[in-house]
Amino acid sequence: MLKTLTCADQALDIVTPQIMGILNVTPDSFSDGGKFTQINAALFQVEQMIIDGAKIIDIGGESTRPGAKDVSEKDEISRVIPVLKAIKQRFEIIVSIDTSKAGVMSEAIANGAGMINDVRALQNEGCLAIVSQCELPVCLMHMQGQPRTMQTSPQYHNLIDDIKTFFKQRINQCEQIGINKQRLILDPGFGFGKTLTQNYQLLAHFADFQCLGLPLLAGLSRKSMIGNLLSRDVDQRLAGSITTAILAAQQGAKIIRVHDVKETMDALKIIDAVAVQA
Ligand code: 7PJ
Repeated sequence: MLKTLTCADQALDIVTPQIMGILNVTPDSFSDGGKFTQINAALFQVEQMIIDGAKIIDIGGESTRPGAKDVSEKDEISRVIPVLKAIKQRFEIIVSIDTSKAGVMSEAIANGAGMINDVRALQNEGCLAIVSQCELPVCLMHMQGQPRTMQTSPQYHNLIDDIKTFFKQRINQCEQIGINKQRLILDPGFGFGKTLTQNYQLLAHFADFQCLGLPLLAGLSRKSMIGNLLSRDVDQRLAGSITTAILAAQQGAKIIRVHDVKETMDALKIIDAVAVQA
């Protein structure tokens, strides 16, 4: 199994699980006047996540929450790229771009991104081609349907097998266009076209995806599968989020995508201290 990912100018050690800190660049953040203040707020949050132990900062300019509206490529670029540039100017950190648009990927690659994170697994027009022209690691996530409607009535023949089949097809597509398998990261996509039961089934069987031989990423932080099970609003999901992060890490997740970096890091350190004694 791969021990390091080469993320542009930086190496990411994936022998033990690493934390990807989420930086949301919200829709109205960059409307002219507020630009400077908003970038500073983002930088402040990034600095704290780095201090707390994040090894990757994931920037997203498109909301993929259930029911979210589409964002144009132009708008997404103007939200995400100034923040990426500002982060790369000030910090030595791997920046991942959470996008499904070829134009955003291309701008991000040109401006120092260290990883591409695509919830649509490079299925949108032009994405495979853009990624084949760089050397960055790419996270391929599984989603059934599209964000606007994906939670309506997700259906699987066999949840785990169907997702594995999807991954195999996407890996093949990538390899055919010249994207080396060694660059790929897989994520079963918690909350993306899965019922509450299916999301817990996925977490119970997360380790099954290890058979594909690629690093796994898990994104569970503050998601509805936690809120709906516990009847907790989004700001009350910390304990649930840490528990799911631990369960994913113990089943081989190498990258854990979270909002609460400090608290998740504490949990991972405890797991690691136990693991070295086992
Ligand atoms: C995920 C993501 C995830 C990956 C989002 C949210 C929704 N990328 N982007 N995996 N989720 N790879 O954070 O609630 O689970 S946006």
